[in-house]
Amino acid sequence: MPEPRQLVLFHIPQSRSITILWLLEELGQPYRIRQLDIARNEQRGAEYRQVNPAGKVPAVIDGDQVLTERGAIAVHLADRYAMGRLAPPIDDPRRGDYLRWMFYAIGVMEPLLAFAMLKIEPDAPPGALAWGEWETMIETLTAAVSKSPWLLGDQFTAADVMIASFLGWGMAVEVIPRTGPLGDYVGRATQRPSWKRTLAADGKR
Ligand SMILES: N[C@@H](CCC(=O)N[C@@H](CS)C(=O)NCC(=O)O)C(=O)O
Repeated sequence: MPEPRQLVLFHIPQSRSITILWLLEELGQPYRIRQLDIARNEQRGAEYRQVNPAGKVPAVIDGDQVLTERGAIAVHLADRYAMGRLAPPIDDPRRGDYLRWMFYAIGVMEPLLAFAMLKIEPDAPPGALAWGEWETMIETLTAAVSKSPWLLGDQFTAADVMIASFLGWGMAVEVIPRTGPLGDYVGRATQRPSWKRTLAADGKR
């Protein structure tokens, strides 16, 4: 019998890799955590850089494949292990929206949230910045979560894991208020049993 594929998450507790930890909990697939010690800068060491030369978590080993970058990891895991459940199939008309939100988190929310958290205002005209303006992001997300429980309607998908965890990060660092449609949406997402399991697994060796 062929060996089952091994899923390993390289993780630092209370870091950006929690998004992928949450997705793994939604998948319901067995996985192992390889926790890196940020106090010893293990993520920057030669051994881990063979997995991710960027020296950043998360990284995922899925059998003989090595995946880095949250967007890529999330698309891969949802397609491989939860197609039709956490990812709309390739021909599904919702697929475009799904991919849009997966990459909106990375391409728009990540830089805007980081700048807001660090209180940095890039000295550049708004049109020169790929992620656009903060107010536009908030309006876009508020509209997206106001019309249905989840981004794609009644079905919770990996795009909700991405967007809700990025919003949750913004709320934790107090740059996004916990009130209104965004707060309600994050509240709904974090009511899921998978989120409770994620918090329990975060930090476990
Ligand atoms: N582009 C990466 C960035 C991930 C990232 O920022 N990881 C942080 C976790 S908070 C990290 O590993 N920081 C440790 C370091 O840079 O030394 C992704 O989206 O997966």
